[in-house]
Amino acid sequence: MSSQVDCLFCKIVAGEVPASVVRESERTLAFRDVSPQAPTHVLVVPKEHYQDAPALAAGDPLAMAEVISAGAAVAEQDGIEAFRLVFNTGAEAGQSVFHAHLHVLGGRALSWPPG
Ligand code: DGP
Repeated sequence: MSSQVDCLFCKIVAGEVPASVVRESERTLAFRDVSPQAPTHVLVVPKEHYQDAPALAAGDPLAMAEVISAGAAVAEQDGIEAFRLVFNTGAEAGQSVFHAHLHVLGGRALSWPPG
């Protein structure tokens, strides 16, 4: 499995950094965001390292599909019917961890457009 030495989410996948894991599959891991912005705020990551969502979609479309399915499953697990799935892509768009991750946000009213 490809992973990067200095990648925080690779370390979470490897169990080297603790996280509150809510779901796991062969290709994905879902864990609660350390700084939640909503009652449900879960990050779903591919276990393999890709720097962002487009790289994941190009490199492993099946894993991308699993990440999105896992996001919906997390919302169902948390009992929320309306939720937002977000891939921040690039620093200017708010990406701070350069290992592809899907934010699953819900459990409160979410405004649009985002800031
Ligand atoms: P983004 O800004 O889109 O790259 O999202 C990165 C998210 O990662 C951000 O919402 C905070 C979260 N995060 C940062 N460090 C940790 C950590 O050590 N553990 C967990 N569970 N989440 C983290």
